[in-house]
Amino acid sequence: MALLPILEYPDPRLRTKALPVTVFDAALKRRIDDLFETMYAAPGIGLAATQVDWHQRLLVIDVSKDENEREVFINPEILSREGQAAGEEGCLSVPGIYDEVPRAERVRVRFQNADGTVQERDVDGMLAVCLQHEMDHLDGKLFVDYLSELKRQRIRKKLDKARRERAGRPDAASSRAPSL
Ligand code: GNR
Ligand code: NI
Repeated sequence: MALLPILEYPDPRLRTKALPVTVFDAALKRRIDDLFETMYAAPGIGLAATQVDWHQRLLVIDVSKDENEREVFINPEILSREGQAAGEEGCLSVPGIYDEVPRAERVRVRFQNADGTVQERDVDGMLAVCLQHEMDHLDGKLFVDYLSELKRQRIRKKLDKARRERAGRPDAASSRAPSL
């Protein structure tokens, strides 16, 4: 298993439109395990392959309290939407930022599982919100795209500042006495 680096806004690779998964083999199952490991470590309740610079239509979700309800959606398509649910969303690719996004309350989704079997499910609640958020990633869309340009500008500045501070304040490993 491997922990994968998560791309951060405004990285242009987050705008890539992912291609359908066509091969359902052991390598795919290993990638799914890596996505779960990366998501749990973050920690997050969902992760799209796009976020780890893998541009295939695959996402993982676990909205349970005990991290024991793994959900894998491959080549997902929303067949129908019902109701409205606007809740605060966050994103591992936009760290520390939370805002309201309009979503459908319930969706019917057709997808493939890790073996390639086609399934259909009705989902609601947090699972439905998270699924819509992750499916946006596969099309290169981020939750900040639903906000105003002014808010996005503020978010870019805040993330830039956070990154500069991280770079200017080295961690213990990189500030150790040089060996010369
Ligand atoms: O961990 C996450 N939490 C979350 C909360 C509200 C709505 C969506 C999400 S998904 C997010 C992880 C993530 O960035 N997935 O792409
Ligand atoms: Ni996200």
